[in-house]
Amino acid sequence: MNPPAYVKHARLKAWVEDMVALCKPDQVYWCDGSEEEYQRLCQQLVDAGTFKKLNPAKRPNSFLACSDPSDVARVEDRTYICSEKKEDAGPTNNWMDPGEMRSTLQPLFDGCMTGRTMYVVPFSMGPLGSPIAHIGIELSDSAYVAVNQRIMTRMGRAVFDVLGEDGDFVPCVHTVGAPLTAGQKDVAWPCNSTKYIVHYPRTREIWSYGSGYGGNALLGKKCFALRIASNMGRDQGWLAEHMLILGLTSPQGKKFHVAAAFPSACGKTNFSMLVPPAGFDGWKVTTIGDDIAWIKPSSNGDLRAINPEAGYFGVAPGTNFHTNPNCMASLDKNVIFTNVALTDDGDVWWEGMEKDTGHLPDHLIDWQGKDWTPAIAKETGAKAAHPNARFTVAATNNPALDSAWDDAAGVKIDAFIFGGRRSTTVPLVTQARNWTEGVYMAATMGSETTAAAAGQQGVVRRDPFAMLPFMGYNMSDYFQHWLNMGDTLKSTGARLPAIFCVNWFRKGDDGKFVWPGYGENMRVLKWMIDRIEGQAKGRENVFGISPNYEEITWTGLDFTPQQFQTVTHIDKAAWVEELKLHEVLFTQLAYHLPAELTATKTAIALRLDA
Ligand code: SAT
Ligand code: MN
Repeated sequence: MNPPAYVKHARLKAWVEDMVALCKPDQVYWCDGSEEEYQRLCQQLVDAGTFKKLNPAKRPNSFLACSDPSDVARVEDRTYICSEKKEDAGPTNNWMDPGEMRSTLQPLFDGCMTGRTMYVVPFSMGPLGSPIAHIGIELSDSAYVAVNQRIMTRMGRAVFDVLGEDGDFVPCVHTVGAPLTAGQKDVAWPCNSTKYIVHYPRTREIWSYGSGYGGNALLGKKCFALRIASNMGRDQGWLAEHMLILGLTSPQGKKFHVAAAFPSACGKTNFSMLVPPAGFDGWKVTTIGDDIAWIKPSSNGDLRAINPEAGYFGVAPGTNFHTNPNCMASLDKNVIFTNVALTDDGDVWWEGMEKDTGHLPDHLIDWQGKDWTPAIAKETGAKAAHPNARFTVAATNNPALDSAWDDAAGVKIDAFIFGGRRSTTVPLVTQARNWTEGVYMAATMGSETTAAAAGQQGVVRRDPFAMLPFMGYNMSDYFQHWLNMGDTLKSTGARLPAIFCVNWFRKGDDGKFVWPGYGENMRVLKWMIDRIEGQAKGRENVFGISPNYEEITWTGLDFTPQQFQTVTHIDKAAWVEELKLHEVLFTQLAYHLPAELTATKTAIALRLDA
């Protein structure tokens, strides 16, 4: 199919022609982003066996996709940053010379779409036309990608109006890597055991081969909005971060905005939709974004943030009316579920939902299409839903959506939060005394790994800024970029956002989480606001400022000073060990590591010694 007449961009049309010549699809389809098109593609996915339409009485206009069991998460060991020089990708990324990578990919992409349709998916990351937004065009042979992108991004015809005749766009090429020979029957979830997720930072291109899942395939998300955008941000003086953005309104009507970085599957969606608990009458939390923030300094020294996405690709297991009531309400209609279980009445189920109903379902079809009963689960440990099962839903489904979520000017950030998943060592909350100390906290963050990435789970790895899998250039240069941003802001005379580090996941001697988490995290947020407003004194610890027990609002929660001590105390011996791990990280990142960070570490070590 020829490009529609409204596409006026010659370079874009020529690129699509080149890619058609390379990938050799049977057809080319230009997505317009209309509702009619969405319904048609979903029906096509139902006919192909990729989608199952859920019972419209239970879950209107919603679908379930179950992936190939080998294609269930991001593949970090197959993800490459192909900068010109290896040092510019840095020691935390896989690297290959761009020329060599192009020669490797060429034969794989040659004819990769034979027997399939190439979808041309135009999308804007951020409000259409916003000065903080950027445009991408994804070419994909997966209709699943096209319909997911319609939810996750501002996708469709209007993008071409913004692009005009010569606007900038990030070219993204995606294939499941499963060409069909004449007469060959397709499978429900085509993919390839060979996978490449490739970024060329200099030319700002993304090439993805062999996977149809999540961040491997929805290229606007991690590939563009984090890996490529981090490069744009460094060159242009802004930040692309793995952060949720929330709005917090006090009973007096004063509004604050907080951006918070946590690794994948550590509760960012829950935190961004938090419902304040008892004792917080009149406080309101609203969602701007649940996963990614693009943040630009304005001329008066404010940091303005937008959510580049338009939907949530969130983890289903563990989500219920206790952990995230707003999310559950968001999922009542117009949802694409991936790798959750199917109930006998055509609805969906995942682990954690039994907390709402008080019992397990008698029978399900699990994410791999097998029978599931409580007895089978008990005997084999089989999960009904894959631990990285996801929902795709539009932000506009969220009852707690912030009124400014789509504001082209973004919102002003008052505080940054950095958090990992740590059973020990790291206290509930600590405020950095200054920007450099905050950058140090973020740079040395550690976290136990989760199901969002293929590989072993639960081991502690350093995950600086929660960006380890998403950093598009050398990590130490990124630390320097953060320090430089601080200097730029300071030079305007503006007050810099406060920086906090949190850990909701500390465990007691019994191996159980001590902090109740979820909505109760509001108590920590409130202390942060009090700090910003100069209303909580806190006390100094070796690496920052932490709350006194009396400074936390405890109304409605039974949490003793002893429990508080368990989640906040600083074990000197553990911190001596922790600093050794910071040293290991700094040795790995020695090339271009900012001297300020080494100096901050020395200062902490001295305080520990004292
Ligand atoms: O990268 S995904 O979009 O698949 C999910 C994540 O890791 O947060
Ligand atoms: Mn994420």
